Amino acid sequence: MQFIDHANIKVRGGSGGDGIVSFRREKYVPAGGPSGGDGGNGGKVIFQADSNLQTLLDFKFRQLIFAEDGRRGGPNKCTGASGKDLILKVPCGTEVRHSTTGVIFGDLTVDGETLVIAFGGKGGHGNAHYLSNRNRAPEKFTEGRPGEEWELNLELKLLAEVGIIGLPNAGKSTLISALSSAKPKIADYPFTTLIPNLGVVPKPSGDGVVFADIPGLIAGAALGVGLGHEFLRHIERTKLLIHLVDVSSPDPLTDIQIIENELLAYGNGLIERPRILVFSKKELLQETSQEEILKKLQNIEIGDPLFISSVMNDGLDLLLNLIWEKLVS
Ligand SMILES: Nc1nc2c(ncn2[C@@H]2O[C@H](COP(=O)(O)OP(=O)(O)OP(=O)(O)O)[C@@H](O)[C@H]2O)c(=O)[nH]1
Ligand SMILES: [Mg+2]
Repeated sequence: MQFIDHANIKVRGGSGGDGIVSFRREKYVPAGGPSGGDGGNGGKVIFQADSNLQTLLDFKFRQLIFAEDGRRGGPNKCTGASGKDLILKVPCGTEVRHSTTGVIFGDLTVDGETLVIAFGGKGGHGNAHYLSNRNRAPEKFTEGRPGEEWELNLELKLLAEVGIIGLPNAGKSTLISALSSAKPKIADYPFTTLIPNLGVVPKPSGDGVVFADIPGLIAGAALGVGLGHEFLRHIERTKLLIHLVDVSSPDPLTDIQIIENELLAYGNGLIERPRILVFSKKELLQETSQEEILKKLQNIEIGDPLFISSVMNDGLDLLLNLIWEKLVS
């Protein structure tokens, strides 16, 4: 599946059908009255969130989207059929913005939630509408109105409560696969993960909490280096971040700083997001070396770090308990 998390599209409600001019013709009625019916209304364009979808891929190939037009009115005061509404399914977490002003029209987060984005035009009036005492045979009619038209920017921001961030190779995907039933690709080279992975981690209460593992960040990601900071949008909605650092790295402190700098550069409040500093691959390091790292860390304010090993299943329960604690507080 190709993962597409933004798209630019143009939508238009259907045009209203025209009213028509017609006169009743009946046997033995010398001058039948006006009988032109009204046009039908144009269909609406409606977004609907669907939890079965995970990508905006469909909109890459479908950028001009029109709802059905209303039909013309008919004789005998028949109103034309209304255009059908067009329902566009989008993944949960899709934000809909006006392209030019950036105004948010809606944010579809709950499965089944709908947003009417473009109303159809009203149908025109047929001449029957203009019958009056003064004018018994009006020839007037009006045309249907055009539907609303909008250029839109769709942006998918995944709905995860916990985000896992870190340098490439830190062990993010290994961690999400140890905690949930997600099966992301894991390998000992950087940039293994190219699109975010979601995993549902069961809480002691039985509910599931969605975790997101995003591609690795590197220095300058905010400026577009590596895979860029593109994917940070998918942790914008998280309540808590797990900042994972490879404990066997030659310089874990610099590693931490690189990620902190990228969070700051990205903006959108990510730098203020509560986070837990977690050292991965614990079994690769002796305890004395762990203590040394802790000593060096005293100078940076980042809270008490944890040491874990996803491979050895060491420290994961402790980490989860801390996560559940932080999520309620
Ligand atoms: N020894 C040890 N190796 C680990 C542990 N966790 C992950 N690894 C290894 O570290 C390498 C990178 O793991 P990934 O989970 O792919 O790392 P990532 O952070 O998702 O990397 P990117 O997707 O490239 O950003 C793999 O070879 C893993 O087997 C661990 O607890 N102990
Ligand atoms: Mg990965």
